[in-house]
Amino acid sequence: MISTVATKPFSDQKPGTSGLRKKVPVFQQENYAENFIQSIFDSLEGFQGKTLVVGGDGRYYNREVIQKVIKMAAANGFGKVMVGKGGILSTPAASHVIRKYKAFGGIILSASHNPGGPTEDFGIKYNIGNGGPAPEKITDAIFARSKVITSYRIVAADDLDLDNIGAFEVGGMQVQVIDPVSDYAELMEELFDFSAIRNLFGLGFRMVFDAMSAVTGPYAKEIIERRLRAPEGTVRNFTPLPDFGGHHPDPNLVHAKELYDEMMSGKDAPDFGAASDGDGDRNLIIGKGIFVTPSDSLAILAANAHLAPGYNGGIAGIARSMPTSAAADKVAEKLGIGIYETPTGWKFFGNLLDAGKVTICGEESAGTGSNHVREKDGLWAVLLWLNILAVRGESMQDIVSQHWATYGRNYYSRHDYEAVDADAANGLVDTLRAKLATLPGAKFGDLVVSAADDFAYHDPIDQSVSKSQGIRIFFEGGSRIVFRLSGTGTSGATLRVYIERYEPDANRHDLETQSALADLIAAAESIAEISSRTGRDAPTVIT
Ligand code: G16
Repeated sequence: MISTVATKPFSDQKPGTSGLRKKVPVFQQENYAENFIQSIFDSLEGFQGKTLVVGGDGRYYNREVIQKVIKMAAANGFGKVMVGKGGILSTPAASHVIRKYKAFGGIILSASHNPGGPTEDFGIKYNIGNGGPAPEKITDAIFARSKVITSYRIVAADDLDLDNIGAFEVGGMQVQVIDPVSDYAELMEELFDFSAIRNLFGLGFRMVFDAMSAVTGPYAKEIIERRLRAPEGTVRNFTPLPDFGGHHPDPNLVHAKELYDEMMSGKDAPDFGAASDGDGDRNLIIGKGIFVTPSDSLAILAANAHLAPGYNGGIAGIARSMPTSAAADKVAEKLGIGIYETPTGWKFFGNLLDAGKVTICGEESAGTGSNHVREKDGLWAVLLWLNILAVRGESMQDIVSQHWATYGRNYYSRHDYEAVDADAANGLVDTLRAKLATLPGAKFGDLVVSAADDFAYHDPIDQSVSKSQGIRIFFEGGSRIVFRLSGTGTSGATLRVYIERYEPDANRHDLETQSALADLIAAAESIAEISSRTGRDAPTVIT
């Protein structure tokens, strides 16, 4: 039986960089999740009788919201829901399932790398039929709808048992509970040379993969240990936990510090270390004695992708988010292919991928992916690295040094000031914006500003324009500082400062990153008055 339940709008359901992310108690308010789910359905057209894919990263409150989505999908007229067993689907696996089964779209429950638990973070996002995050015109429509919604539709039915694979029925709608891993693992076997990687492990190559007690565990166990035959124990923290074991499932140098320390521990360190985040779309790549920044990883993967079977015909183009370093631009230039600079947010790559303009995309925020799905994909990046290592037979250190020698090195770092007062953070950005016109020609130590702007993106495919996507300050000689506020935090505001210097001289490629960027870091402080405005004298996280 379908009920129409009266509700009142919430004013705070504006999707951010990647869907709606809030603390669990916010989502637990009466009708809060239902309002947002109904607002999604009300913003879509033509889904009657079609398939919706549903899954999440297994964090606290995942199962409860999955039951709501299923019952509301039935009441709203979907013909079928496909849901991962246990309510689990990594974000890239969900993208693949949407594409493979030609679903109308999908709802992914995740707050990515943010912590989980009864008082931590939760999130809901909608992905369209190409498997990618909904573009801004849809997220804007969802927000507009959420502000005026007066009722939602739901069927009265028992909760579905999510733990048995098979076909079921809820309120007259079919529900298929699927193995969350198998379709994705098959796709990886098509893209990469599994036998070359198996040989590499057979030669004693040692790898550590930290699944951070998050969703990638079952995928990594199946692919790395079972199909690629890496020794048992290669994949660590592989059981997804609702609170990620109390940690931040964020694969960076702060939250994956144990892995980093092990990789830096000298000659007995493993050859290759990697980690993925809460929902499996981010990656951390570390070689024996060398951390590879996400921006460098994007460039190196793009330069070597042809070594993997899925890309042996070459790549069509590369896209990177604006704050990501220009290392990939050098590769695109050499390959004679297109390079596209988009705002932060994977949704901006969708049009370029669908139009065949680009094959590989990446972001400084530990995301890399390709046209195989429409999300970034942590395990994909790890497997492409393994494929390259297997074919080249060289160490990570050698591969990275040779890359810098060929293309130059883009020293790069991101300084995050997390949970700062939102008014102070907005004031800082507004002040910067107001003084943009006066900055060219200004000197900060030896640095001279050559240009400054507020990045706006003109989508070459659908001609849409996205303004105010980050303040860029360029310096003579090619260095750059970018300031922007994160769109994924759930407490106060997070100021991100992205700092980059290009160094063509191979004799100067071994500097410590923060020292190599010291004058730019000091300039960022003078230009934006970070400490006086935020009350912080140091970043919370440096990556
Ligand atoms: C999301 C988006 C990414 C973005 C990242 C950081 O990733 O999908 O495109 O780069 O957030 O965004 P922000 O700088 O606004 O916090 P994820 O892994 O959190 O879904």
